[in-house]
Amino acid sequence: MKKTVHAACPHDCPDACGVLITVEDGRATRIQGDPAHPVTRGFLCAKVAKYLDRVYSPERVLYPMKRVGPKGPTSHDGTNPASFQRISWDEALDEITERFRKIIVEFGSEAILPYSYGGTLGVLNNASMDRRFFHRLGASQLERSICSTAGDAGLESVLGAQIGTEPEQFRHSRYIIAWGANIHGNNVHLWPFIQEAKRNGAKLVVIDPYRTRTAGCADWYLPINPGTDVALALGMMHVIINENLYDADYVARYTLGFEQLREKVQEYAPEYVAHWTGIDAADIRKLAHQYVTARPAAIRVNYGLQRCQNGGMATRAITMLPCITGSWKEVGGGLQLSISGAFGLNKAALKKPELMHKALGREGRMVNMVELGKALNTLSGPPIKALFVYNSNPAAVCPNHNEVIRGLKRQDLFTVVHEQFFTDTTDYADIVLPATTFFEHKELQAAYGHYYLQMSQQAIQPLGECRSNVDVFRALAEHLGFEEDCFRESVDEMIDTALSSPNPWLKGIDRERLELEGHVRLNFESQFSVPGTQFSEYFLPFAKGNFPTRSGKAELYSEALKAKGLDPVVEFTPPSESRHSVMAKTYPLELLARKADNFLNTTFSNLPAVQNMEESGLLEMHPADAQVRGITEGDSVRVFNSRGEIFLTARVDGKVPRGIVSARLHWAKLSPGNININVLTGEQLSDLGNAATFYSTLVEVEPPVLTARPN
Ligand SMILES: Nc1nc2c(c(=O)[nH]1)N[C@H]1C(S)=C(S)[C@@H](COP(=O)(O)OP(=O)(O)OC[C@H]3O[C@@H](n4cnc5c(=O)[nH]c(N)nc54)[C@H](O)[C@@H]3O)O[C@H]1N2
Ligand SMILES: Nc1nc2c(c(=O)[nH]1)N[C@H]1C(S)=C(S)[C@@H](COP(=O)(O)OP(=O)(O)OC[C@H]3O[C@@H](n4cnc5c(=O)[nH]c(N)nc54)[C@H](O)[C@@H]3O)O[C@H]1N2
Ligand code: SF4
Ligand SMILES: [Mo]
Repeated sequence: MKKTVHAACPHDCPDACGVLITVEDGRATRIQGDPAHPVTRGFLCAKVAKYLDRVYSPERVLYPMKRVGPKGPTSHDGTNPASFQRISWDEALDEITERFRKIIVEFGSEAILPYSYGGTLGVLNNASMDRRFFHRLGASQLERSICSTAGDAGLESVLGAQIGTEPEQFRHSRYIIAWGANIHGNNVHLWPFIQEAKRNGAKLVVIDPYRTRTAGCADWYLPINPGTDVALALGMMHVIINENLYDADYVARYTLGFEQLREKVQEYAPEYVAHWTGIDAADIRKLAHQYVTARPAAIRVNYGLQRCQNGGMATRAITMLPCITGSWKEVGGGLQLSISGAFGLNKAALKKPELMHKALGREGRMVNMVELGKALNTLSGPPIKALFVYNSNPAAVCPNHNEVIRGLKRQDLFTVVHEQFFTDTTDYADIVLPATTFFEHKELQAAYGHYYLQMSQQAIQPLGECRSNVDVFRALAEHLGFEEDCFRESVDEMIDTALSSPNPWLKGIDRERLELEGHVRLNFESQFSVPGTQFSEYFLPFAKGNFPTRSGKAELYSEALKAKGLDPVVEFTPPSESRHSVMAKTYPLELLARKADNFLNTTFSNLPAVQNMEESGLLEMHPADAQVRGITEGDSVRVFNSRGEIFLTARVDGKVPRGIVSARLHWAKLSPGNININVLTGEQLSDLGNAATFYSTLVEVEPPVLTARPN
């Protein structure tokens, strides 16, 4: 009995690959990229290529568990049986509902906080039954801002939506800027299109403080000081506008506020910008000239640069570039950040926020997920008495790790974690529930890096007693006696609900078609492509304006920003933790608390096959910074600031410029002291979108003679 099942990778990655799973006698035996998917093109990233190891790992959580030992890390290998005892699903659901009922009576329903993020981006298992459940319960709401909300707000402030250049068009670009975008590591399916463009003579420019593999492949690599991209984009626009290199016709027809922008850029002469960015004035001019003349020019801006305190304004400023050069008119032009806004699924019907009004008579309290430490320790209003974690590993991914752990250790906090593995967060759970992987449930999959909707079929039966997120919250609703019909919807009914949307680009796409075809391109109307040409298949959302903003134009001037007390055009404010700030006197080094190229945030970091590809526990330094501190390659160094300290192994490898150090994210319990790089990152929020600012962090580093490393 052998079959091949079409699925879609649901991990938090722009590529959302089409996947083919071979199943023999009920067991998955092979995984491969779908050769028919126009962006996946038959290959998977190295980590998901090893997915059978993950699905069938002996360290999977397979049964509901109840805590019997003290809270805290007990094991470095991902298994944690000593602290837990197996229980039945009924016992687990009874315990959870009983504790929730008591908490609601004593503290009110907002004392319960859901905590979820990107474990799966599957449409249903990311946000549907869970939201219905917590809305109906009247729980606190979670502001999901740990990743992208600064950039999304910046992008939307100009364009009105998260839409942009599709990956397939990059093959026609003549000039590509990878701006804060680690393409080889985080978005590898864009790379073949860039290679194709390069073979046709395109130039690749990389703007990144860290010399990534992508930077190593660039025709021109521009290391930039972290948190200064706003200034660079304004400097480029200074040149483009003052030298009349902009597209006057496009600007006049389709943009709003150009004269205010012209005025604003006068403050940002290349010489001034050079001081902040560390990029020569001559290079800033050259970049601006090349960007307008080597056409079509596409910008792949990714989320890296918006993890700075001014990340919203940075994304806003960069997004203005194709709007003033008219590059949106050209196949292979424009810009891509997230393009998820085109899917327009019926999310309101999936999440049912009206249930919250029914429960509370108002909106539930909002808690920012970046501030989990604060929320658990010092929140005013009803205290958080129960935390329900799914799709996330906050004990590793949250900033200000020490404060998060202090909160998670609270004896009076009832914590439920629905997980596939015994992560850093399950170490603090009272109840652990076993979660299916995407092999084990059916899903609808959208994307944030291409325009194909996919059906992800269930390939195998759930392992052990694993349940999907949808099934868990359906069961909890039933246990609490929630009577609304929406809690009884089946997976297929919910997929139909998601697709029942007025979005014209979903026309003709239904469940049956997705089941038959696996992936379906969004149905863009011909007015957006270039009919009758070789490019007729492409989507040019803004070739003729059509910006879904209030004004219908690209907003270089924004009344909405003005109403928030922000600069309505755009403004550069250096981050409060950067080389120019007061704090730099004590902590002079800018830390890039980066992602690992071979893990996905902390997912995969416990799998031996993937660990072999990634060296963990390193602090990358510039030789000059190492030398003045008496540090040499391989030393165990203490990296610290006012929030915490961590011991890492110095790697003096030229990947970072002087003044910057870099380290990577993984499970905390894989390191001595059970900590990771987030002991050093802070809870301060970005300028737009209330987002995390992982890349605006100052630290100091001490050589080994001054300190002893703990065991
Ligand atoms: N292999 C792998 N793939 C992933 C992930 C992963 O962890 N591993 N994570 C997934 C997730 S959740 C996301 S959000 C995406 C994110 O993918 P990206 O948006 O590519 O995000 P980052 O890796 O955070 O940052 C990209 C680059 O920005 C650089 N950078 C940092 N600060 C600045 C700055 O101030 N200016 C500029 N110009 N560049 C800066 C970093 O050095 C980094 O090389 O990737 C997804 N894909
Ligand atoms: N220092 C530093 N910190 C960062 C970042 C950084 O670059 N540097 N990146 C930030 C970013 S961009 C992001 S997006 C966040 C990511 O934060 P998270 O979304 O919390 O990321 P992961 O560490 O991948 O944890 C996801 C967990 O969900 C589980 N999971 C997977 N599928 C399912 C499922 O179907 N059901 C359930 N119940 N669980 C499932 C996985 O096993 C995994 O443990 O981290 C942020 N933290
Ligand atoms: S993590 Fe990204 S690149 Fe890897 S298989 Fe999934 S979608 Fe594709
Ligand atoms: Mo992210």
